[in-house]
Amino acid sequence: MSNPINYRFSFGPWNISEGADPFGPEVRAAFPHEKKFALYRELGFEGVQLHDDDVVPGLDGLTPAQMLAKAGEVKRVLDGEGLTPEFVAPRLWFAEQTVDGGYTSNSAADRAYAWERTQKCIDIARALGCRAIVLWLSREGTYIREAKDARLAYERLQKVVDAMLDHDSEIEVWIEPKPNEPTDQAYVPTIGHAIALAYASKDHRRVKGLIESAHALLAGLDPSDEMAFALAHDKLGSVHLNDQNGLKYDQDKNFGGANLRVAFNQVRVLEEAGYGRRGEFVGLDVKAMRTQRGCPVTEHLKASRELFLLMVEKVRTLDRALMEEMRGARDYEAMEFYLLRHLMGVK
Ligand code: XUL
Ligand code: MN
Repeated sequence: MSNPINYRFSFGPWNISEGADPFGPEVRAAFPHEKKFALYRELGFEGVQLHDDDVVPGLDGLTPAQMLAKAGEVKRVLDGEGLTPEFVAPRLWFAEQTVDGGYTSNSAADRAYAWERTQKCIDIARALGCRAIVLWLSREGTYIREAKDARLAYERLQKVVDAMLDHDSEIEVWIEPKPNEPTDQAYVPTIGHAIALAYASKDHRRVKGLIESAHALLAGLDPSDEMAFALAHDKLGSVHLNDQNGLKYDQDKNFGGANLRVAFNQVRVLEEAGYGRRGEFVGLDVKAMRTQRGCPVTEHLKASRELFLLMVEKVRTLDRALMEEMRGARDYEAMEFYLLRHLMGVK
């Protein structure tokens, strides 16, 4: 057997948050990004996931030189902390120009803004020495089907992916599917949609997916199968592990917090495919409960990372011979009860 994978973990600074939700304001004091970066290593994380404006706040109002100078400063901070920037994502859901989406907006001016912002995001990533751009296509969808021409929207998304590949010949584009929220229906709801965009692009080797557990669950799909699909195409750029208690708002609960067996299967699929051997990060996208006191609140990150490692142990101690025997005998009743006992630590 080859050496066990030594998993590397990542999260984004937005995962240490002030606790605002659509019904109420912040409940914890703001904690500056630089101070967050100083916490990563002691929490067991070495990768940082970033939005473009996590790196360069207020970038819409800056000149390219000012933008790159700020990115250079952040690179020095990350280097100093021994951290790797895993990806940069354009935040295309906050500006006035993205109220109805960016790339798929009906307004040519809004689409031009989205493309300019995307180029800036790629340039920031390059200045950080990072090659992955995540596209969470937040508002690329509709509230009512008739609002946009969906076929044209797909063509526009395809063109943007190609234009990104052209803008920088080294970057990779990782599409993070999500079926809804903030829109009613998003144009790229599943990893299948993302991978279709990849294969239809001008260089499919540079277009992959990032799978978030909660997003797959919101689509009514099993995250481990979504991951397996991407892995079968060698197109799993990264993951956002978390959990989701049924079909409601995007909860970003702690990994395993709602369903341990679903968490186990994600870890099993990743481990069995050798995910991480080429340096891929185990990313978490978890939100602390609004009720949690203190600042900074990091328990949810520690717990999710630790749960992942506990599940790795569960995967590694699975009785493979017994599993094969039960598969051969098609005795899935026995298999299910064995798995439940294994998860509960009962012999
Ligand atoms: C939104 C979401 C984002 C992306 C990064 O649901 O998951 O945090 O992961 O933009
Ligand atoms: Mn996410």
